[in-house]
Order: sequence, then C-alpha cells, then structure tokens
Amino acid sequence: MTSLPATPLLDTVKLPADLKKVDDRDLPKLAREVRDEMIDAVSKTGGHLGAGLGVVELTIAIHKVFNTPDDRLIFDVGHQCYPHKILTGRRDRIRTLRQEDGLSGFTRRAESEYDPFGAAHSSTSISAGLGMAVGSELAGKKRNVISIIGDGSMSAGMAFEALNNAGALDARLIVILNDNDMSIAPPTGAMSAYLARLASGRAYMGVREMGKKLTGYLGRSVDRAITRAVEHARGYVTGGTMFEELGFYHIGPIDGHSFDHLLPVLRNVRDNAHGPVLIHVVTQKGKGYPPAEAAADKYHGVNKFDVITGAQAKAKPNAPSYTSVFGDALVQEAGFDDKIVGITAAMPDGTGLSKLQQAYPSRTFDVGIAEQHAVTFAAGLATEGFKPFCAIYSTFLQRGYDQVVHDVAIQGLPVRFPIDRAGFVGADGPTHAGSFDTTFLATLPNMVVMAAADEAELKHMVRTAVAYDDGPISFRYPRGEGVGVELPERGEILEIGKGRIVKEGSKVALLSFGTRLKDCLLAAEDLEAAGLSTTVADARFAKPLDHELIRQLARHHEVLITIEEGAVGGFGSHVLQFMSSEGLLDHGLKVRSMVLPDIWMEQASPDVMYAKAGLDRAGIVRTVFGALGKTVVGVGAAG
Ligand SMILES: Cc1ncc(C[n+]2csc(CCOP(=O)(O)OP(=O)(O)O)c2C)c(N)n1
Repeated sequence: MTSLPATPLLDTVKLPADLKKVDDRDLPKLAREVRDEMIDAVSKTGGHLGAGLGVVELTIAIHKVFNTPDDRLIFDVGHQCYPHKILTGRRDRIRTLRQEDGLSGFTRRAESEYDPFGAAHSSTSISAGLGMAVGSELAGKKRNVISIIGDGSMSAGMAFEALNNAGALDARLIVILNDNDMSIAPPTGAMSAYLARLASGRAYMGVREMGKKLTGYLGRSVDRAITRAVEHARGYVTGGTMFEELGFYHIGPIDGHSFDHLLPVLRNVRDNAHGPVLIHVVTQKGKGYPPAEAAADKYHGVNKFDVITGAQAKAKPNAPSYTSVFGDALVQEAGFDDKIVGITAAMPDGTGLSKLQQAYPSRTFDVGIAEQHAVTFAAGLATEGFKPFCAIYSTFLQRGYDQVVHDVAIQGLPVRFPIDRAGFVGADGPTHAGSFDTTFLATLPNMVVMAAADEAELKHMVRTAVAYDDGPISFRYPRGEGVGVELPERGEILEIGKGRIVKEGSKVALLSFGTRLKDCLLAAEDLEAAGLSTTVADARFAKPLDHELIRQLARHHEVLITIEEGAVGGFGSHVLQFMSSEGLLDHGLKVRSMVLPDIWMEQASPDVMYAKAGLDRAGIVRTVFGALGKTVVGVGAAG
C-alpha cells in the first residue's frame, strides 16, 4: 500500500485566494505537492494523467497572477484540468474523478464557478474566450480572459477561425499555447512542424531587442525579471510569426515549468496588454512522473495504476475489443484491395487505424484534430476511385456533419464511416457518448447505415463496406470488448438492407439495432420463462430498412419492440415511420421504441448507465410487460 503524499503547503491552499499568500519562492514546492496529489488520485480513479502533469506550474502561475473566477480561465479539451480542480475547492473530491456522482474528468460549468466553460471536445477555447472577452467589454466589465490551448488542438479549423476573428476584433484576450509537442499520438501536420521550429529557437531575438519590443508594446519599461526569464528561455521570437500576422502580440517560447519565466510574463501581460496576446509556453507532457515522461502517449489516459512501478491495471479481456477487430479486419481487406485507404483525425490508436498505419503507412492518413477536413479529404479521395475508411468516433463525427451531408452524401461519394464509441462510454460521460450518429446519418438520403450486433458482425460490415461502392456507408460499434463470439476467417458481404432473425417465436418480437442484441436474447429467456414466445431479430440496417422483415414481425406478433443505443430519431423512429405509412400500426399491434432517455446521461459504469436508461435485460422485459398491460413479478433475472 502506498501512503498518501505529504502536502503541508497544499493543505493551506483551498482556493486561488489562498495561493495569493504563498511566496513566489515556495511555488515549486507547491507544484510538487499538487503533482503528488494528482498522481495519487489518478492512480486510484484512472483518467487523464499526462496532460495535467504538464500544466501544473502553468495552472498555479495563472491562479497566482490572475483573479479567477472573475478573470476567466478556459481550458481547451479540459482533460488537463485536474490540477486546476485541486486548486479551486475540489481537492476533497478529487478521488471521485470520473466516478458515478463524482467530479467530471473535464471542466464543467455546473461543477464550479472556476469552470466558466465546459469542454471535452477540442479546439473551442479561443472562440469561447473571445466571446467572453467581447461580452465583458460590451457589458463594461474589465476582466482578463485566458484561453489555454494545446499544440494538438491548435491544428483544428475552429482554432484558426477564432484566431482570425480575434485578431480582427482586437479584443483583450490572452491565448496560452501549451506546446508539449504531443497530441494523444505524436502530432502531425505543417502547423506542428512550424511550432517545433519556433520552439527550437532558430529565430530568437537578443535580450535587448526583445526588451525594446516588449516596451514598445506594453508601454512600460520591462520588468527585470522578464529579462532574466527570457535569458533562460533563450530569447523571444523575432517578429513576423504567423500569430503576429494574424494580429496577436506573440510572446515566447518560454519554459512552462519555470515560475521565473511564467510569473513575470503573466504579470506584465495582465497589467499592460491591450489587444490579443498569444503566449507560447513549452511544457512536457507527463512532467514529474518518470513513467509518463517516458511514454507520453501511453500515459495520456490511464487505467488505475501502481504509483511506484507505473504499471497500469489491466482487466483480463474476455474477447477482443471492437476497435481491434475493426483494425484487423481493415488490414485484412486492405491486403485484397489496394484502393482501401484509412483516415483518422488524431486518433490512430483509439480508432484502431494504427494497425493499418503499420501495415500500409502510405495508405493511412492522420490529419490531426480536424474531423471536418477528414471527411471532405475522404470525399476527395473517393472521387479519385479510392475506398476511404474515415474512422471517427461517434461523438467527434458530430463536428464533421455538414461535410458528411454536403461533401459526401449529396454527391453520392462512397466514403466509408467506421463509427467507434457508439453508445455509452462510461467514465468520459455525456460529452463523449455516441448518442446521435444513427439519428443524424439515417436521415440523409442515399446513406447506408449499419450497426454491428457483435464482433463477427463487425467483420462482415467491414467487408460489406469495402464491397459497397454506390454511395456513403457507415457502421457503428461500441467502446470496449466484444461479446466473445467466434470470428470468421474473413467477413462476409451482407446484403444491403437485410436483417436477420436470430431466434423465432410467436407473440413478442424484439427488433434490435446494434449490440443491445445480447440483452434482447437474455430478455427473451425471461419472457419465454413467463410463457411469452419471443422472436429476436437483428436489423443490421437502419437504412435502408428491411421492410419485409418489419412487415413479417408486425403481422405475426402481438408486441413489437425496437431497441437501440441511440437517441430518439434513429432506428426506431424510421421503423415507426415506415409502419405508419404502411398502415401496420392500424390493427392493434402493440409497438414500443426503446431509445436513450432524453437526458444528458452522467458518467458511471456502462452497466449502471444501461440500467438507468432501461436498455438492459430487465428494462426490455419491463417494456414488453408494460405493452401487454402486465407488471413484472418473479421473472428470472428481470425482477
Ligand atoms: C474534436 C475532438 N477530436 C478529438 C478529440 C480527442 N482528443 C482528446 S485530447 C486530444 C489531444 C489533444 O492534444 P493537445 O491539444 O496538444 O493537448 P495535450 O493532451 O497534449 O495537452 C485528442 C485528439 C477531442 N477531444 N476532440
């Protein structure tokens, strides 16, 4: 057992106001204590480790210099905010991070007045900060607004749109570019190379020159401490950087782990800046914890781990994950068809596309955090006869929706969309849940929309998507491991728009779309035990619907239940629409459509989330009984 870290100084700092009383010279000690506290907490909860460790000094320096929460501090993505939570009144709950009823793993307005903006998806902080800065000015309030954004998140279009607007508005906004030269994976792209060139110090100006420049801009003589900081940081960048051309005053790079560098620069900007300022801060992801320093990608997000060895707890998998089944199936198919190419938006490991990257590097593209671009880039590849697999999590595909509509679907281009993390994701909570993809995709004309019921089905769907060249096609599958079915040597090509009957019965029909099939089969056992003969069908397609299957189920059963792990407006809605147009609802059939509840479901373990949503075995049985006007008593596991 490891004992809790000794934190005498941190014990005196409950809120940023307490930080004001700490001597500058004691801040490195406080940073060590915050780090220890964070490592200890995350070792027990799991969560995002590397990013937070990298901004400990930066977070302390900002709260020391600025007057939060009246000054607004906005973290991009929010996964690096654990030190901020420790310093803003949430230390006593830090070991509830990402647990049911615990602290969110991201910033959240509802959680604290120190979180002025909620995040989890990247590259929003400059836009939100600019809105706050302009809003404050309009309201006649003088306050500082500080947006922290990582070098990975800076690669997204939204960040550039905001920089462009901020430069033109000349608003008083402080952007801190936290450059640790890492996204989750190593960053890609010309922007990343540009930042690396800036940080490598090829274009630094001398201390005196810098002094003149700062004096000119800030209108005061430059603090001696700044001069010292700059000496340490090897000087300030010469004029003419991209950020300056966009209208920002650009300071840096400075060492983001040195209070001697951070404090004087932040104080000067606080006291003297007028228009938009960009401070380029260089940090190390995982700083202060050797295992995380040595492998920034593996310690970006972690399971519970042993603090001494760094070894992460690994649950023994019962089956391969959907992600790895997808990755392997795509590599296999790519071996048969050299037109297959893969696209990821900064998530090669998360999407399983790293397997294709390894096998076929020239056919795999990591475009950075740029989902919109990823989709249209895939569309362009499709026009040249390629078979792009544009692999994006359900939640992040939301950002590329107009591109799916306008650049892919309207033009009928055969882009394949493997959609991972479809449905609940557990500890990451509502920002990461894959709730809407079926709804927003199945409503598009000529889109084919599939959901895999298990990992063998996923393999079939990869092959089906390779073979289907008539337009866009998507297939969704959840986070986590499969159900343990045997995998075929190679996937089969499914007939487009055809579902399958998995179990035949006569009174109740359960029509499942996706991996809730497993619970449908379990619920069927309970229903049979209660004397209700039950059919279970796997729809496979939300679009095109299997009309024949629906007619058959509707005509030969008393109850028909659709079930999916998605929001209203998805599969079930399409089934109901079809049934109403065919008059299948006119003859006393009892129909229920089971979807995600119309709430933002909070983080918890997936099983708890399914139970709360009523989308588990017991919930299905309850729904059937409800449709029949009965209450559930003494029915197997459902009671
Ligand atoms: C729109 C969007 N796409 C993808 C992600 C997944 N994601 C979370 S953090 C991250 C890397 C962020 O890198 P950076 O901004 O450099 O921050 P760091 O983790 O290095 O501190 C990615 C790709 C996301 N949160 N949002």
